[in-house]
Amino acid sequence: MTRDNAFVVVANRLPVDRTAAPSGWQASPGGLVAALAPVLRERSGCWVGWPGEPDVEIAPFEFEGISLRPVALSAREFEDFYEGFSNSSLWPLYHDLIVAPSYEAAWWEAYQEVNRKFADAAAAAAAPGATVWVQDYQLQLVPGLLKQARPDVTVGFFLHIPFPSPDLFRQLPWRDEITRGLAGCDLIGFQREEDERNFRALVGPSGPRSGTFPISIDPQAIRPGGQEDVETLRERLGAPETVMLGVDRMDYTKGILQRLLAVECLLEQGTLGRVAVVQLTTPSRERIEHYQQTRREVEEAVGRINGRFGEVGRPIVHYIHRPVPKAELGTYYRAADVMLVTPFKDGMNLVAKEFVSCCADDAALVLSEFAGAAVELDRAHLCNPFDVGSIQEAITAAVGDHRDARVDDMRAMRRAVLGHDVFDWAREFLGAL
Ligand code: GDG
Repeated sequence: MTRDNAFVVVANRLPVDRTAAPSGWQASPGGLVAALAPVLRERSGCWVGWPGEPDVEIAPFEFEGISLRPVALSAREFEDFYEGFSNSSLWPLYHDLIVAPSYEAAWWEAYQEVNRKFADAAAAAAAPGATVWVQDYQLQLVPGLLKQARPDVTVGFFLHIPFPSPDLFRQLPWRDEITRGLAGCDLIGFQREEDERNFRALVGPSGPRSGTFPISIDPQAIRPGGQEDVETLRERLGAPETVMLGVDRMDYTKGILQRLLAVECLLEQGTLGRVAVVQLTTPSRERIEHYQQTRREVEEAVGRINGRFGEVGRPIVHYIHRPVPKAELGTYYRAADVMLVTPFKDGMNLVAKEFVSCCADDAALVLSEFAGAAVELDRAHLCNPFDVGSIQEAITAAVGDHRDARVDDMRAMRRAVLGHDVFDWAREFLGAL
């Protein structure tokens, strides 16, 4: 294999999905791809990742000017590495134990093997002295393995999710191996200063260089819906006084149930007026039991709220459990009066930033203080998602605030988001690297 790439991105997934289209692939939507595609083209780079299908060997190929290098995984590897260690051990641990992590030696074995495959692919692809940028918690051993094989390359790593306090991190049976893996980085980037502090408290001054680089959105990729579409949507919802919106992956970190419980309490008190709640939920990690349970609880609450407070032909909660096309999201964002973003813990939360970039000037954002986005969006109605009363207060304030106050806050937050987009994020990280 030729080593001709001066810049290599390594991520769990390639930025494409299989389709029926003649080329066989379509770009998967996402800010990371948008931000890195120009850099990849300019620096003749390549992207190393899993193509999304188990048990198939796919040769390297070009897609829209970017060279893609698929890493093959068996169904078993995918289960143990991705559903097991990545999403049943690391994900809950790094999100401060919202559910209990499971630690299984077989998953750890698979995590090591798969990280080795990604590191080998990156080592084979990188030109002498290349820059390699490794993404996220699924690949924390890659920097160390890569540095061993290729001391000549510069290795960056960005963690998209929170980094837990050392007290929690020390639970992990393989904590030393993970720390050693990350020690192969020349620079490790975090979403919030708190994440970086947690990491520094763990590794001390001699660990790898680190920095805080809050991720952002590609404003071109998500545009506000047009007036006509917005009006049609509000009509379909029964022309309520207030439209509230939630947009999330179906994940227990996102606090979907808690926001529904807060709405239910307010409906009981009769203080909300005529309200419609739209909850768009993308299916996620559906074979993991905690995710199945989260879905059951959310769906039970939706049914109960509609049963108690809806009318025939006029539910309160309009609930979708399937992906919504990106082009339609801008219409929902634009039509909403109040956006509900209530995660227990979230690295950043791009939905909050997308909403702020698209919404009406007099719309309001209810935002968890535990989302990374709360650092920049501090003029939102901040709430503590562990306290349903706090979510209720934030919703009440968001609905009741004077219009002028809302407009000032929203414009200030929009300036903050548009003034620091995902291109700035990539430039700043790569500049520091
Ligand atoms: C991880 C971290 C961090 C959602 N539903 C649909 C849809 N989406 C899109 C949103 C948004 C993205 O998915 C979700 O991004 P988030 O940032 O909100 O959350 P995670 O998926 O958990 O992402 C997070 C992020 O990485 C980046 O570093 O911010 O903290 O957990 O862009 O618009 N897109 C479409 N249909 C949907 O139904 N097309």
